[in-house]
Amino acid sequence: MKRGGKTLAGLLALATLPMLIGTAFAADATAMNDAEKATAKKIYFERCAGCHGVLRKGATGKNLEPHFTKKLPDGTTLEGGTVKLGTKRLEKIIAYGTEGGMVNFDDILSKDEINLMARYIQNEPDQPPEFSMADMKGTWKVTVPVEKRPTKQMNDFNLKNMFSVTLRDTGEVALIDGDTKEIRSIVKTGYAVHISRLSASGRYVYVIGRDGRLSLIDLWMEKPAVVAEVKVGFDARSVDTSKFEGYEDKYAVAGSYWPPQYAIMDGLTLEPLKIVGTRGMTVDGEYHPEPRVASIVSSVIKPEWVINVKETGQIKLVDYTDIDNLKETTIQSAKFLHDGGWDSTKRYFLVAANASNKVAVVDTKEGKLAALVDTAKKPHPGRGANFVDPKFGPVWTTGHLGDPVLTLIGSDPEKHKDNAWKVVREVKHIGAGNLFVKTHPDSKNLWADAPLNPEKDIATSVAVYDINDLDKAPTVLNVAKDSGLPETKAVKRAVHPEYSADGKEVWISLWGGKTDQSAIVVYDDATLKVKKVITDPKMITPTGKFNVFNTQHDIY
Ligand code: DHE
Repeated sequence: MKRGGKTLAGLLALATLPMLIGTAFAADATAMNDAEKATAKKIYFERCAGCHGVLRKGATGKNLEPHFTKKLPDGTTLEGGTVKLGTKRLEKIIAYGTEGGMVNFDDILSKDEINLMARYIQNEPDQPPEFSMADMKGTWKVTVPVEKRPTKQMNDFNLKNMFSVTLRDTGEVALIDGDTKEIRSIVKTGYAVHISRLSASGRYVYVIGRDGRLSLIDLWMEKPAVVAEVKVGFDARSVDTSKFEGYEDKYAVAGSYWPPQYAIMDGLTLEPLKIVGTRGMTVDGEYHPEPRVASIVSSVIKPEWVINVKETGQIKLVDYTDIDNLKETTIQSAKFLHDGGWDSTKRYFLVAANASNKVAVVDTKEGKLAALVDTAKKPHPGRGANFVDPKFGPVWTTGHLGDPVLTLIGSDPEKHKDNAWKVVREVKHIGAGNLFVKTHPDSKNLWADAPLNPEKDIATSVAVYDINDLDKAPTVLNVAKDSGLPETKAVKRAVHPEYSADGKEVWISLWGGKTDQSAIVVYDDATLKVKKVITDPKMITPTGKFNVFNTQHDIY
């Protein structure tokens, strides 16, 4: 059989040529035995896939397919290759990071592991299996059925000021009482939990692990615990619930990185109801096999979720009023969508297209793209920070992985039309490598971290800006030093400022080594003095913290 002058056998030979070339050369420099491959695969999933993709096509991080990573002995490159990196260069990049935002792994991986990873990524990527509705149903467990759950709050905690804290490397979440600073419960969850989100009622916490395990925690129990669980895929980052009036606590939705899809579940039991694939065309009109689901937010002005598909740059507005006949509005924005948050009116959603150096603004009332704003390198807002700039009016703020600035975008098209969806200010930050910014409606401060900065002093510090005088240099707090904890080999990176419900305290995590006792340092927002260091032998790798009231009401 011939197609376009070539035989099928010829085509097959051509298709397998890169693999054969890969295998031939793997026999020398990059060869791996089965045990090495299994270890490398695990490390890749745990440490690399998030930024570079399972199929290694690149997103926040660069493309890591062999045509890019593999240096051939004769100095040539595989077909389509642009740069030849090779083992030595890759080892350096993995160990020391790059200015483009790649973090250094020399304090996380051993020299042998770094060499292993440098060789692994010169081999062809493995394609993991799919995950069907039957697979998902097979993982679904309700440990406390709805009828056996309390009908009123059975503990005397001030639930509004409870914090759900990710203990990243132990696969747990600590529920910490914001009033007493006591750990009320430590709950086993999925691997390297990513985020916690609240039900509209504020009773349930939804926690998603990187391994796709979604856990539902009931805060009304005497000791809050997991009441239902399900796996939504093999690799996931996002979850939210239905928050529109009449649909409170009815549905949960979780986005998966692998396979690229999102799942809709019953909000109270996590019973799987529907899976929707996100594979398809990018905004450039090219097919992408791995368009991962990045951030998801729930609208309070419509029965809709905003679901951001990373690699394609398509933003889906998903109407959940009829799950069987699901309506999706697809909005073209820019590739590599990542994290984002609402403006203060909760009509506009601003999401970073990080590797495109843009922020996309969606008008959820009109169901349209309001703007694509060019920003400094790799915006990374978390959920951003909303406040009123004395000169430019209401703004939404993002920090950047790749540039030492905070970007303020005008967010009031009604009363400050000229500034709307424009960068009105770039405030100098203490360094690049910022991940999260935060403020509170009752505060005059803007907090920003820089945990991915290669300089230890910067990575362990946060900067506090006066929002009424943004030209003034910020107050820089070295959180690791303020904690009084002993120094360890692993840098204790200061990460993720989070306010208490009353807006008077700011909690910062110290993200240390994977077995080191660490802490959350609580600052008084008015005096910037340490109020409390929350530490405990179980406090290992704390990262994200989610105050119940602020998360429930999208206050940031
Ligand atoms: Fe996150 C939010 C993806 C690495 C801590 N992170 C998000 C969201 C996405 C995402 C898509 C938005 C979820 C939403 O709003 O629905 N994060 C990724 C990655 O792909 C990446 C770059 C690599 C990876 O392998 O996961 C990554 N993230 C990290 C970390 O290394 C952090 C710093 C520590 C950790 O715990 O793993 C981290 N990400 C967070 C936190 C949020 C988050 C704390 C929520 C911020 C908020 O205030 O809402």
